[in-house]
Amino acid sequence: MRVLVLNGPNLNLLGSREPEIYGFETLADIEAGLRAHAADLDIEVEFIQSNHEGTMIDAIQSHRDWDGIILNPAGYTHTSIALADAIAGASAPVVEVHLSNVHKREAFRHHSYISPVAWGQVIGFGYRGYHAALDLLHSRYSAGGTGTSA
Ligand code: CA2
Repeated sequence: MRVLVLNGPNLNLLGSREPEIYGFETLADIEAGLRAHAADLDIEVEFIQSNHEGTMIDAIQSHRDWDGIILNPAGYTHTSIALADAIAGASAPVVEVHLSNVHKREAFRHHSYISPVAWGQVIGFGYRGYHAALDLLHSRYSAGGTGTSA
């Protein structure tokens, strides 16, 4: 089983500011924890972080037939039709992850262009959301590639 973990703009700065919103973990900390979890489940993981929409679209396209994508689109969540189109063209189930509970925050963070094309969302549980997403993709894969919804 192969899973891409794709993080969007500014998430390379995690741990440096606003820990009350995003937690104290750096992206490298999150990656290390998730790699250990993935190894336990015998999952191959690849991590990509980009501050560029086109690079993220290229990453989704080149992993479109993988067994899952864990995606934190960061600010592009609320703006990017192009990212949503790339996901719609992928067979990989996408779990949209947000560290913070976007629904408790500014109104502009309440809408996601990604959620209609994602398999599901994990929102507001900090770095643990990535682990939950990995478990959910693993269950889906073990069940033969289907989840509770299409
Ligand atoms: O809660 C999340 O995971 C978000 O995707 C994070 C995005 C935000 O635009 C979304 O609405 C929700 C922002 C990521 C920026 O992260 C930083 C962390 C530390 C310092 C600077 C930026």
